[in-house]
Amino acid sequence: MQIIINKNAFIEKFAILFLALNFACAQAQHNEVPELQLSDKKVSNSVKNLYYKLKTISKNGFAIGHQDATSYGIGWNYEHNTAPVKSDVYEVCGDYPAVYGFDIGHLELGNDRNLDAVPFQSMRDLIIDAYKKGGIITISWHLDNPTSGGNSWDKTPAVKDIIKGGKHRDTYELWVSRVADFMKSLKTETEIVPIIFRPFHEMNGSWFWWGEGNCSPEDYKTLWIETLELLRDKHEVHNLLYAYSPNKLNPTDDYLKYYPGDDYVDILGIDIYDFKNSEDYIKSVVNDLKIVKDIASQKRKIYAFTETGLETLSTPNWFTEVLYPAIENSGIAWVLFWRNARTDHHYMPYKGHPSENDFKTFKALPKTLFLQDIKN
Ligand code: BMA
Repeated sequence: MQIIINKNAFIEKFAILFLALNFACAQAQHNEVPELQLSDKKVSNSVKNLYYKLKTISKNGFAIGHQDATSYGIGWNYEHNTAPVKSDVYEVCGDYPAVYGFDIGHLELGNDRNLDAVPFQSMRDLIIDAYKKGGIITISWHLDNPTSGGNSWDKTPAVKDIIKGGKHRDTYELWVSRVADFMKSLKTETEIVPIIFRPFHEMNGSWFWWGEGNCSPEDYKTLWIETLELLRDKHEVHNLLYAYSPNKLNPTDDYLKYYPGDDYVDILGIDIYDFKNSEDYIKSVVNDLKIVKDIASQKRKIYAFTETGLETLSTPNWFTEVLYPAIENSGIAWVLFWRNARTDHHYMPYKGHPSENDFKTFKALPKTLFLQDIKN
């Protein structure tokens, strides 16, 4: 009898162990990408949640993003009209974007406003507000040229001067410390806001001082790695996912030419604009997103369409007939449209613009996800 009891107990224990193992395997499968694969092993829980949220989104469609969505639009500016928070996208289609792009260019200088005159204080408020409402935040950095004092488009070689041993290294470390302070200040009452940080973008183009021809790929990679290490290790910034985003690829371009390595990148992206040539644009989008998808799948990383748009939306039905078919089955987590600065420099419709109806139709399509769609 004793033996039978023991045997039953053994079977019971074995069964429990078996179930526990099964459960653990199921969990592991559910959380496909273990947190260990992120470039920062100490990321906040909010970052981990964002990562899983992006994965889920990419399985259901793609989140719609807008640069400076709530900072200003055509005919309004948040600075002069603080409540309620406005957005041209909301005015046109009745919902806010799911992704909010901001740019911290000139933060490095200690200025109060970014290169497009957005005050950093209102940027901080709008980032926190968007996050609390369920939005996703991505930040780019059009920083000045540390060697010449010119802007991002000043091609004076500078990367060599700011990596370790360079003559402007101290200045650069000061600049990164300002970025760190800003990132760490993005907090709600209970948590730190997770940010997708996308520095030194479009490096395969030659228009930025960190771009093709103005620095070597090796120096670019070193700059990326050292910047990440300063933020992560020296300043203990743990609310960032790092996104690598080259510009549209020319036929012989290697997407990974400037890639600093799997340990330093969390999200793969690409920037492609329609320069009033839909055919060429569609070809590039389909081709390049497939390349990004293949590399991302192999590396088990998320990928996104990190910048796009057609300035002034001069092609009729651009959203539904040009863009949507090109990205519908791409698997991207989000697509970010550039800013609505002026009537001659905008990428989203605004109230009264001829593409309003096309955008409403675009919003109703199955894969386009706005704020209400991704909230939970
Ligand atoms: C560019 C333009 C510029 C702007 C910069 C950073 O593409 O929109 O006017 O200063 O982005 O936002």
